[in-house]
Amino acid sequence: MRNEFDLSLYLVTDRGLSLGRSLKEVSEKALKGGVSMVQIREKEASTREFIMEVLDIKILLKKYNVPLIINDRVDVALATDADGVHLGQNDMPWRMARRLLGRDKIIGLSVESADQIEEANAADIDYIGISPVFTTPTKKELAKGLGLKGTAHIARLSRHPAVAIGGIKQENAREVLQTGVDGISVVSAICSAPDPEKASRELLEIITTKKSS
Ligand code: TZP
Ligand code: MG
Repeated sequence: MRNEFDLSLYLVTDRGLSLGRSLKEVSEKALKGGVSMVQIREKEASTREFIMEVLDIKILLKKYNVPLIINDRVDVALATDADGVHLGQNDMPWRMARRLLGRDKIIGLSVESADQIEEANAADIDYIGISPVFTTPTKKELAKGLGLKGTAHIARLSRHPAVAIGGIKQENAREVLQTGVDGISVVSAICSAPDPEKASRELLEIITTKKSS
């Protein structure tokens, strides 16, 4: 059985943006605040460091029954028996990742423009990440933001559940959710918050209010 997952409030970690706190500390606070999914994204760490960190956080996520997703590194996901991977357009092709990971793991794929949706729809993946909604200093190499209209367009065309990422904060979460995505994904709104638990709770509150309206 493929893992169940809930894209509602999806935390992507960033050590450099965590105000000197450990990923574990930030993740634990975010879990208390209600995040439904966590992706570990490491661009600087050594493979050994990355794996050790994942194993440490894995125990925590198990306790909260929240899926653990690894950014980009299929080898790290396999080594740690994580719940899945998130792939960018320049990462390992999804087909190879599926072959290596098997049917039971979650695979997410970033979609950065409407012309990538056809391929994503044909792919054996579990969700797409619409990226970036807004231009964000967190990931500088990205193209200009898709905006709310561009996000809604891709969400409408997608046959997979979709999570939106890029520049999402408490102030704009509501309008992003109105684009029809299944959830929002954030880095700095939680990692750089003085109180990550409170920030997560505030975002979750916006999501639950939207769902019941
Ligand atoms: N992928 C697309 S935008 C982004 C990633 C990892 C960074 C989002 O960061 P923030 O701080 O939530 O804008
Ligand atoms: Mg990537």
